[in-house]
Amino acid sequence: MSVSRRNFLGAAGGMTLASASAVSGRTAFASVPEAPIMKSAEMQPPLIPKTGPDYNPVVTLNGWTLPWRMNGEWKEFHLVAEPVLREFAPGMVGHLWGYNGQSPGPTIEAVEGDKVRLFVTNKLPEHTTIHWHGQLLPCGMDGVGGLTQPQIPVGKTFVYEFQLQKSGTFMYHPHADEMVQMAMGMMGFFVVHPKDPAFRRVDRDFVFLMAAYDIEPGTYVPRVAEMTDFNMWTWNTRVFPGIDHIVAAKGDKVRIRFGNLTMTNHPIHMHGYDFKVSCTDGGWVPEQAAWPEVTVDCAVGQMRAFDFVADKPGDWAIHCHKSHHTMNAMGHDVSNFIGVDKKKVSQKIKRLVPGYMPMGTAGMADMGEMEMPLPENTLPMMTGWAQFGAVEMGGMFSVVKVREGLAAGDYKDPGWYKHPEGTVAFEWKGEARKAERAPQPTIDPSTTTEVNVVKPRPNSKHGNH
Ligand SMILES: [Cu+2]
Repeated sequence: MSVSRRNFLGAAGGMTLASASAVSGRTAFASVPEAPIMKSAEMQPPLIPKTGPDYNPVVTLNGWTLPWRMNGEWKEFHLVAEPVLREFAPGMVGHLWGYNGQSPGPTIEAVEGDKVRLFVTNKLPEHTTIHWHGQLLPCGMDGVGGLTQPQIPVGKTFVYEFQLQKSGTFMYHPHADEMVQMAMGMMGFFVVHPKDPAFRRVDRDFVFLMAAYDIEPGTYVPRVAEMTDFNMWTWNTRVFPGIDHIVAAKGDKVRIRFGNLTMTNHPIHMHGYDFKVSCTDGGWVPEQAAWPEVTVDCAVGQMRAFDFVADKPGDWAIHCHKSHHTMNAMGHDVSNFIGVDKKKVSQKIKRLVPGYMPMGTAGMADMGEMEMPLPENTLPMMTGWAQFGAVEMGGMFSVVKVREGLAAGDYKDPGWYKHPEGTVAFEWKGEARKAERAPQPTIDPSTTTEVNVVKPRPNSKHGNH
């Protein structure tokens, strides 16, 4: 695992945690564990436990799991809240806030019954806290600034201690200046594995958090005073084609878990399979109570995990079903010019907006392939290529790649699916059938409606929900 070690212990040099003793006498005189840092947005190999009950570790798309240390009967983790640089996809980085070098922060994995001690160091320019979403814990460990604890001041380290009451799917995020801190990328996954290694066990277990940002084309820092008008729809702060593929061997039991920390819901749709929701942030769904789905909606502040047996090889799309969430920035302010003579309109607009490019009169598909000039640090609205051409997607889109004969624990991209002969949609080369068609609208240039073009007022963006 390519985790570079932050020289934190060196800097702290045998420091005793006087401030922590105010939270819990048990940690007085204990040293602070290392806070590993991750510089890469590449998916890191799962962290296989060396002690304690056996479990199948999760894989965090474009992410990693936080290493821990045992201290007596306590499992100790160290999160550092800090400004980070996160690549959304090759060609675009965001100046965000996160934990231990990345946004989202590292995934925390532990086992039902574990006593966990989580050190949180605040290297942000303002105070923060961490709330452990979904965990059953003493009220004073719940991380709501002002309500259950004092805020963690800039430069200070706080300690959270609790015993994990149940296995399941959880997350962590600040409960301090929330609108700003979450809009800046502060969040992480928290998986608690069952004590019984056989309970609801799967062969591959993938996790991601949904986060939305408003990063104007040509800029690097999200606008945070924002309630609805986000333009980057991400899984683990990545957009297609930058999101890792979900790779499974034929026959594997697969689980995909996600949580929603955006300000709107996301209907997550997977092709090629039906599946059942096995777990929410409230706990496991009894097997007899689950019904089949192909799309599962994940509301704001919810988490869902679904399971399926990967018995059908292929490259299967998985994406949010809100179509503007599978687009990157600039997708939202495009007008519909289907069936309109755009030449005249374009000329008018270009006088006001140099370099303006309207959506095509036949649709928008040409924008997937188009090499259009973009501001710096800006991704095309839709992009990405596969074996048959441009995929015309962005945002919340990835591919579930099911292949025969992959070794257990092999998450490498196996390339594009080799379709068996005669199983791909094909062009009809025979005689065209002459049938009566519905009356077709035609564009007569002499009667095209004149469109009035006015300069927009500053900041008069229309919402995109
Ligand atoms: Cu969505």
